Amino acid sequence: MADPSGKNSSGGGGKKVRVAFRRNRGKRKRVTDVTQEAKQAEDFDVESHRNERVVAKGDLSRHRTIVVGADAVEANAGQVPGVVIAMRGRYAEVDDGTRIWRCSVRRVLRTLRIEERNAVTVGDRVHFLPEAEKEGVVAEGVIEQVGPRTGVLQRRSGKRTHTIAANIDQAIIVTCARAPRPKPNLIDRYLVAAHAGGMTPIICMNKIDLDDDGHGAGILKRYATLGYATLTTSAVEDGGIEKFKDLLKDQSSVVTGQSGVGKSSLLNAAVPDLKLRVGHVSETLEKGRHTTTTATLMKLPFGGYVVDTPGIRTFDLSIIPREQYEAHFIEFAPLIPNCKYPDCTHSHETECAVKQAVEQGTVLRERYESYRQMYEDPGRQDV
Ligand SMILES: Nc1nc2c(ncn2[C@@H]2O[C@H](COP(=O)(O)OP(=O)(O)OP(=O)(O)O)[C@@H](O)[C@H]2O)c(=O)[nH]1
Ligand SMILES: [Mg+2]
Ligand SMILES: [Zn+2]
Repeated sequence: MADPSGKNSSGGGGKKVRVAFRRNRGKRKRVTDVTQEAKQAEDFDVESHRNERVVAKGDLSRHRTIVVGADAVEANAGQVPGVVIAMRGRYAEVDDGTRIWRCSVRRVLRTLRIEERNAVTVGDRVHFLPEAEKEGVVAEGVIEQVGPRTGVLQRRSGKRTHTIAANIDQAIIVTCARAPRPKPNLIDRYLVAAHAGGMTPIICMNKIDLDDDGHGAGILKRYATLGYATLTTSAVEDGGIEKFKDLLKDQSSVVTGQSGVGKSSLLNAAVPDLKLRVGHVSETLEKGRHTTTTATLMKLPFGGYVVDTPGIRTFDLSIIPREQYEAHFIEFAPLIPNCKYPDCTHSHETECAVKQAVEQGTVLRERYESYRQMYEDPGRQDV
């Protein structure tokens, strides 16, 4: 049987490959020139964005063996392949292409992924064994195997890792101009999580129709200047929806961000047939009410998949070693080799190239403060 973790399996025609993992520390280089990226980002088109993705770290050095290929999981007799589209309590909803099956997860898989909140998650490719109908048995199938994962959105939840979605190409980080006000610290946390999870981040400023003072546009510009793909949208006034659709097309995406920013509204604007439930925002409290309660994977009529997620107020990064955060701040990365101490944390040290850049105004102080905040307190609740 294939190893469900996918690390050592050779079953099912999956190919064993050596893949390069980025080193935590060391010499770093940028993929492209910052100013060139900034120009592209301000007026980015989807094609060039896909060809030239922003990479957080340059050096590739560590290796480990994983299994690639859609059929890396060996299908044993009677097992049916499918994709997990939602988790409902202990059960996974699995789409086999013809219908949705409510499946439980074989205990051995739960034991293997004991450090995870759930052994399987939305986006996982699985093989399940249909169960004969029995009185008192709720599950229609039992998940026997889970395929290897690519891009993941993960955070800490209690003592465990919460994998919100797996096998995702890009994270669309949605924020909005007003109600609720954008929180750049939270955007920075999402960015670190996206880079660490192997996804391409895209930052979307929604409710641009409410941006009368330009505050939202100003924050978005910071990120465009750094080289990130950005876009402005209005789900209620049909602004930027075509571009949003172009971004989603043929990709697997997760839409993430605070509650009430309009994630589900944007998806409804892009695909009216989805008919996702959207909430009300109390203007006075400027807080969303967690209208979406479960992450759900949906197939897009124009190609690709998207996962809508419940809003999260905080993003606990403490599953990522904090020495790695610096590498996910893309404007710090090229400076780090110039810090005097190889293990510089860019806080109390002298002759720190990052701090010097902040003083000179070439690194934004807000971004530096954000880095310091997450380094000091990765699990901070009130970001
Ligand atoms: N003015 C304006 N309101 C919007 C826009 N997009 C969404 N809204 C409103 O914002 C509120 C929240 O939208 P949702 O789509 O439920 O937000 P969400 O991000 O999915 O929230 P959760 O599911 O709780 O995480 C709703 O009342 C929407 O009508 C927009 O572009 N402009
Ligand atoms: Mg929602
Ligand atoms: Zn330094």
